[in-house]
Amino acid sequence: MRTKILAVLATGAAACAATLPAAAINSYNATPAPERTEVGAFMALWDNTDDGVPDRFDWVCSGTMVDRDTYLTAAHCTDDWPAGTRFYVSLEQDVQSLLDQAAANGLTPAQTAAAFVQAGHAVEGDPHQDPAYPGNSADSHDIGVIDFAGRQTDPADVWSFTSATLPTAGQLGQLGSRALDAASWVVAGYGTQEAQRGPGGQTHPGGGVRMKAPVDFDALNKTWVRLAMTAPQGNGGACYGDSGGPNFVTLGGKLVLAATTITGDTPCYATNVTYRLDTPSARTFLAPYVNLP
Ligand SMILES: [Ca+2]
Ligand SMILES: [Ca+2]
Ligand SMILES: [Ca+2]
Repeated sequence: MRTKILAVLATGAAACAATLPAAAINSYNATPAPERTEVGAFMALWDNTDDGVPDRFDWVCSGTMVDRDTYLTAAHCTDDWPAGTRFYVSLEQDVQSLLDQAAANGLTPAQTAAAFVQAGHAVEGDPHQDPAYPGNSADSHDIGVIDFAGRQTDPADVWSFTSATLPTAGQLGQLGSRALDAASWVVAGYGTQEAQRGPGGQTHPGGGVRMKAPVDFDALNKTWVRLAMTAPQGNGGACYGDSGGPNFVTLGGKLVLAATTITGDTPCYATNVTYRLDTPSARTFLAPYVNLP
């Protein structure tokens, strides 16, 4: 099991992104999600070489706007960055093409980040993570936000979107497994495709484009929802870079942001393990940032 952040295999993914058509989520049963305007790419500008000069500006995770100035993601996306890293959200549909254009124009990573902000392709914010992260296997506390409350510009100044609806306290548990299994589920994000075997080993091409795929309810645990992403059953799935992104369930005809993508099987073929948002842990963390239902 590995968390679905992109940085863990950033070099291979970047090399692939230059040569293969961009696509995100897994390749099977997935479709673009331009209508999911509240779902955005988690971007970072960081220094790999400890010389104070940033070496990368890229999308690394996914997340969802839960009000005009708060973007919900995973704690492991905000954790353990080099000193001086800067954090951004982009609600653009195709972030990778914008990055490719900047690279073709010869911009440095820092210039690219500045150009993204200036052109309204990204907004800089402030990361926060649950102080109890990484917790334990029953409750990882793997929840975080990029918040814009202290910034001049927030995403609602730049893009038009309707914030996601969070669940009420204990809502998934009250519904129970039978109702959750009967409901339809969809995962969204900007992550890579499932593993492909090549001469150099496994790669995960694609990513940087907002995509969605159906997933199927498997099990409800204390803080996890386990979702099946098996292709023969018509499911798609999440992979690296989809961490922090939304898993929606349709309840009463309305999309509810039930859980965020955290981890799964290493090649991204079987299971999406997602962090519940109706639990006391998640709600305690989120309460200072967003009015909870
Ligand atoms: Ca550097
Ligand atoms: Ca099922
Ligand atoms: Ca807020």
